[in-house]
Amino acid sequence: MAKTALVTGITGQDGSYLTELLLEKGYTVHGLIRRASSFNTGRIDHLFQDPHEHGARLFLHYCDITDAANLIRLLNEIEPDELYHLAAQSHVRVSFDQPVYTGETTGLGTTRILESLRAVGSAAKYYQASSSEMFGKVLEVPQKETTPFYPRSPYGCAKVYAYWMTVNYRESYKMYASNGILFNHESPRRDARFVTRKITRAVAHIRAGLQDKLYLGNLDSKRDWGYAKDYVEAMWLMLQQDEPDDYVVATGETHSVREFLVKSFEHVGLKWEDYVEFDERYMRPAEVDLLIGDASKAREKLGWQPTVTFDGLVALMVDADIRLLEDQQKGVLGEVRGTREFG
Ligand code: NAP
Ligand code: F7E
Repeated sequence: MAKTALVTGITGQDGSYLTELLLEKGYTVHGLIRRASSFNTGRIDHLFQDPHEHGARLFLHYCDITDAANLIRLLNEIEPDELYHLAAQSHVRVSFDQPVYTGETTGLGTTRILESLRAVGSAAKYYQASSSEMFGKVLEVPQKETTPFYPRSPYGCAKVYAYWMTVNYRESYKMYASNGILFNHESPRRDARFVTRKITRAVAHIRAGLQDKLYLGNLDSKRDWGYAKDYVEAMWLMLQQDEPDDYVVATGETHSVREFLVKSFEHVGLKWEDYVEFDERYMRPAEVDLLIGDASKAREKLGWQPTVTFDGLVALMVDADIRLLEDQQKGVLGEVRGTREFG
């Protein structure tokens, strides 16, 4: 029988790719969205365009993860087979400005969902969006499932709490609850306040003569960057196993922000030094200097592997931003955005 999935954070980068994957696999998908003062479903609007295909199996519900009563009511109504909990205040820099709110959503949001599942007696398999930010000031290189955590931000601390609550509910209540410890993953759908998309979007605008300068913070930090579409497949694979477990998902390569910058500008034949300036505002009170993951367990047990290289990711994102800008200049996007009324 076709399965039903519930996705929190469906309007985000990962939520949109995961929803596409689940719909392609024949799932009925329910997504939680929060009320915003303007449309926030831009990443999933296209899925409603064919109402007889994917659109007929996709349903959206208003629910903030700070609202436990709403969560319990929806779990009773939807009765999901699988629950992918992706909703979070996910920006590390912002978490220093909003540490309490980040704890409420990214940390306690997870407990609210786990406790709601327990309250309704749900047997849904649960996926927790854990993060390489938990490794922070790394105690081992490369980082794997057994590497101790040392978070360096309110976001990292909240994710460590959520990680352990997931393990605790698994052990205490025999719930099927798995942590995906995902390293940075990017795409053309990445919000432009994260460094990769900030760079590729700027490259497209500078190339078109619409922007003079790009202001950035620390260029020396190194990240293990993969492609988001590959990573949502790992999420799904984790919930298809007989037993719940925790998995690192990463490419096994690390590159500095500066390398991402150089490659992005080179891709369109420009020199980054002519455009990039330092801005103190983008520095963090504490930085994560180096992340590089060892995804051997995911490769062996899940049969998962990344398909996009670092160079491929840069090219894919810069090209997509160039196309997006050209479409915006032709006015094409205005017709798509905001066509789906909701509420
Ligand atoms: P994202 O693009 O920032 O999406 C976050 C989602 O959470 C959005 O749908 C957002 O809704 C929703 N959300 C935020 N606060 C909420 C609240 N209070 N109630 C309900 N929904 C709320 O993040 P992402 O990159 O897709 O990442 C997905 C998850 O994986 C997050 O938990 C993130 O922390 C984690 N993660 C990400 C990475 C990465 O590299 N991308 C790596 C490891 C872990 P709006 O659209 O309304 O803002
Ligand atoms: O920063 C440096 C910054 O914000 C990467 C989230 O998805 O991945 C993400 O967190 C690096 C940092 O991502 C700017 O200091 C320089 O060293 O793109 P980011 P992040 O902090 O690694 C993890 C795995 C998550 O779980 C998170 O949810 O880039 N950097 N200049 C800058 N970063 C930003 N945002 N903006 C700059 O101007």
